[in-house]
Amino acid sequence: MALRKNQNQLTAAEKQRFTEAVLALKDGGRDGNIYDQFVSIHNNNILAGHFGPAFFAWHRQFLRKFEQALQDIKQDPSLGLPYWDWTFDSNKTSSIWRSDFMGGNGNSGQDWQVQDGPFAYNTNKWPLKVRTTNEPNPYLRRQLGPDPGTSSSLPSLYDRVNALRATPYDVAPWNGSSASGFRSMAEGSIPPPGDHMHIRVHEWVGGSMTTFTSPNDPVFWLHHCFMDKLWADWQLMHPTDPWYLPTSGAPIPGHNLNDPMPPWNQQITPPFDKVKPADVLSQWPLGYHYDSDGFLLAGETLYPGQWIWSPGLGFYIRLDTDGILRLNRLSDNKTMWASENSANTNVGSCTMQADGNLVTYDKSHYPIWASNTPSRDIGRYYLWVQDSGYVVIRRPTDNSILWYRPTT
Ligand code: CU1
Ligand code: CU1
Repeated sequence: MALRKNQNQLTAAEKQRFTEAVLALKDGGRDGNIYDQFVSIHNNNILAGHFGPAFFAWHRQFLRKFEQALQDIKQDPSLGLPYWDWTFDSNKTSSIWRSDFMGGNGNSGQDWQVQDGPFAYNTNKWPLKVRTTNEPNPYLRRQLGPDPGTSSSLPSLYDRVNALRATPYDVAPWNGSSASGFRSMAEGSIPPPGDHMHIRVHEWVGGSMTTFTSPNDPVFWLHHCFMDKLWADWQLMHPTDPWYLPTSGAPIPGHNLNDPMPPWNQQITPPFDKVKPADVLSQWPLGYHYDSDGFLLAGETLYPGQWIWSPGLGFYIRLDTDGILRLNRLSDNKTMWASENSANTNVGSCTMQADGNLVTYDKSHYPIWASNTPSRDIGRYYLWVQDSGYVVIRRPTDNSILWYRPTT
């Protein structure tokens, strides 16, 4: 299983491992320049993968193929794509843009050419080879947008929560003019019907990210990894809604539940095969999962200072740096519940274990608190903060609740 982590939680070694793997694909592994094949696939399948319900399915498949290419070249099946939560790391100065990772903003006096980091043109390691008239030159460009609170800034936590609450998955006419539903609120289209989050992020990064050859900027993968996580979170929040619509009636081939999605419907070179939206509805069989954010799924971990919000943002649970897990109400910051352990500043993490037991550990992995809820239903439970002000350990298949706090 590949673990996809929040990029702001990566160690220096993990950042380096990721950028090295990306550069290795660009160099050309056993099949030549693998990286640029991905850029071409994106540019050649605009209508199959965008402006319609298959947006999430097509990119889920695209990202998984890329992740597998990274794993192959590094001989490491645990290597996961990092995701960029742009509702949190939303400044030009956020660590994602440092030269040890994605590199920074482009130079305004030099056509917004990126000048630092592993993908700067002057390293000679990152020439853009797949280009269009919108991307005439062989160097990566970025024109990072305004900081939070100003117009055309990155989507906010509220935008994200609004999209996560939207149902159904998609609505007729199943294209860029669908006026409601989760998919179009999250993807965005022309004209934008809602929060159009995905497109705003491309526009905020600017430069190469505003073209259909946008995978030329490796931050593409981190942005789309977060979009994929958004779909995964939406699915978890709406277990009884169809996870994909429609089964028929979409105007573009590839956008119905059982349509083969190009290019994976063509027997070009292996490993491509006929893949349908129905094949990629759940992340689990595809071989990856996400770390904590919004929910704590089986196997996921909260680190000190991290929190999980209720969908309506009224409540959050946080692992505080004193080792105590607290459920707080946002309006008056009142603590509704605190874990029963004594303070421990040597706290390491709090994990939703696969067996349904929620356990806080110190840095030596010695347990300092537990919900004491082990179950035989391995991997089925997750931790969720509800708008009613309860934190629960819940099973999505039948909505059963294993544990909840506060108890009064
Ligand atoms: Cu795309
Ligand atoms: Cu995109």
